[in-house]
Amino acid sequence: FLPHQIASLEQVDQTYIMVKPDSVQRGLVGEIISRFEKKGFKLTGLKLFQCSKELAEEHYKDLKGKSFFPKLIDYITSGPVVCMAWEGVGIVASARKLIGATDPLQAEPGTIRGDLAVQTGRNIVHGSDSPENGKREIALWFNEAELCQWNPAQAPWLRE
Ligand code: IDP
Ligand code: MG
Repeated sequence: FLPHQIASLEQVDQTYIMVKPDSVQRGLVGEIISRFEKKGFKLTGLKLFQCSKELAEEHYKDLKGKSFFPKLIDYITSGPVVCMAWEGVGIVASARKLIGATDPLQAEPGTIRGDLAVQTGRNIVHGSDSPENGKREIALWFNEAELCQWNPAQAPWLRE
């Protein structure tokens, strides 16, 4: 085996990352994209998008019974979001660590929420919580034609 062939045998997962409307309004889009880009993950889909109430409700369907659900849907549909599909080995758990705890006051410094947000209801970014949900959410927010399969030139410098 050549080193790049060994790496290719590892499980590559996908995660759906979304810059929420508050971070678009606050001018944090570049900052948030940059955290994932600098880490070394591969971007496979990216768009600015105004989502419908129906799509927001489908995305957050597991939270339907919660008291904050109506406010959550208002928040997510209050302005454009930036939808992103990212790919990498171990990406789902790693992206959740980069994002930090749901409550930004509990999120560690160095994380996106820990550095840039103060309240759960304005916690600026979404990340899928499992590889299954990563696939589900990417399929929900993107058409097949909006996703790019490509080989970043830096790949051999990121993984041996
Ligand atoms: P996560 O985004 O860290 O995965 P979840 O528990 O999946 O957190 O909740 C989804 C989103 O719902 C949160 O990111 C936040 O925007 C919102 N949310 C969760 N809990 C509360 C709450 O107690 N009050 C207001 N909004 C909440
Ligand atoms: Mg969640």
